[in-house]
Amino acid sequence: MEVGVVGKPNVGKSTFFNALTLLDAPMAPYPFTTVAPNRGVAAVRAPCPHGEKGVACAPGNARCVDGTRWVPVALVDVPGLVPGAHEGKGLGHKFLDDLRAADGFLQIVDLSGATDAEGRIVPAHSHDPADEVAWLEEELVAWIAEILGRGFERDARSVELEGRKVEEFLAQRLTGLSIAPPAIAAALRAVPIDRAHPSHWTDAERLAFARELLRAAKPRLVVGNKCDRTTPEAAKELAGRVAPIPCLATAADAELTLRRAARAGLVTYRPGDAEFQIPSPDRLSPAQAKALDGLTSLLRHWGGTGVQAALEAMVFGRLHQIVVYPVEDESAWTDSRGRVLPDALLVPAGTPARALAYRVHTDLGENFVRAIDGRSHRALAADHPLEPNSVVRIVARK
Ligand SMILES: Nc1nc2c(ncn2[C@@H]2O[C@H](COP(=O)(O)OP(=O)(O)OP(=O)(O)O)[C@@H](O)[C@H]2O)c(=O)[nH]1
Ligand SMILES: [Mg+2]
Repeated sequence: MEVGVVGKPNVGKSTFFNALTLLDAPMAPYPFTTVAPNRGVAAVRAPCPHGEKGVACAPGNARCVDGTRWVPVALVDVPGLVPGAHEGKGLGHKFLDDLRAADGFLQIVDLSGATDAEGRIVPAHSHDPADEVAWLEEELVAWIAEILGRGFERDARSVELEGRKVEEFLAQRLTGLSIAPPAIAAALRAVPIDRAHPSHWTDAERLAFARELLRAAKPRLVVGNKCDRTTPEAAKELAGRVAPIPCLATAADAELTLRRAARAGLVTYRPGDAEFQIPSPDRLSPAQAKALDGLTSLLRHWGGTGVQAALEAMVFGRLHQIVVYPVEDESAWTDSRGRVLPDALLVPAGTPARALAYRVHTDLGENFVRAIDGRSHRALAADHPLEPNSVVRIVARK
């Protein structure tokens, strides 16, 4: 699973990305600072079940801090997109193609309204961030329609001649975009279109279908960044204007400062919290002390920087992921080497037990016999949908 960080230039995408990954992607107050995608690993929080057992866990992939697991999520930050990107404007095509594998998009906008559509600095509040939400959607739709449309008529005719199903034909064309069959089926249901004769589809029909595909396959969340330069009322107003797409306010710059200060031991800060502590104030320079003072009031005013919350709203709220813990011993919750709860995995809500087995190892999936719930010790059939926070043993034929 991968989350894409998208939006027009100079809104703070790379700052947001750096805050979540603690990487060092270049950031600067002008457009097109990013010219190639940055990829990294962020993390979302989940309560660790180790407390229920009264033993410490031994995390392999997702560290545990004070009973909270930090479960990895891939993040990609791409160059800024401008209107006309699907025709190659700005860094258009390249940017879009780097997003093929993304399962959802966090669209960063400038909540302070101080950058125009190309990301140039303009007076604060002179640009409406709802505009870029509207045109970005058009760019994404046009991009999907373009991929869908390459050689469409010719291929559609052969599908009709061979009597193949339209779903299959579309799935094949869309594999590179990581769009799954259920989303294709949902988009087909949403547009009145001649399923039996895809070769008759007009450009407008393909565009309408691409729009529904975007809606069904690539959930979006609007992130009103630079909230430190505006008011909660502005955030509320934007949320009203971009609905039904959810919208959250963030201060990516503040989050990055806090995470870096925490790494350097200057503050005690847990991402997502609305406060932080300064263990040794005498270690701070006057400038650092002043900057941290400003952050205290920002966090109080906004209830946190919103950055961790935005990622989690995407992963849990929009992409409907849950965290599950595969183990080899359903009583001790250990793997073969005796490590307690070694792995925490993100899977889509409703994932059947056998799909988890495949996720752990193809052999486990192929030789699946049953799963065993680590709490109730009941056997779970292959199609049993896993609950959030499940601890599960997979039993497979040797
Ligand atoms: N005030 C304020 N400025 C921010 C915030 N986040 C980022 N910035 C500033 O916005 C400017 C642009 O940040 P970048 O992260 O480079 O933006 P970008 O969207 O990646 O830009 P491109 O790569 O050019 O598309 C930098 O000067 C950042 O310091 C924020 O929360 N508040
Ligand atoms: Mg950037």
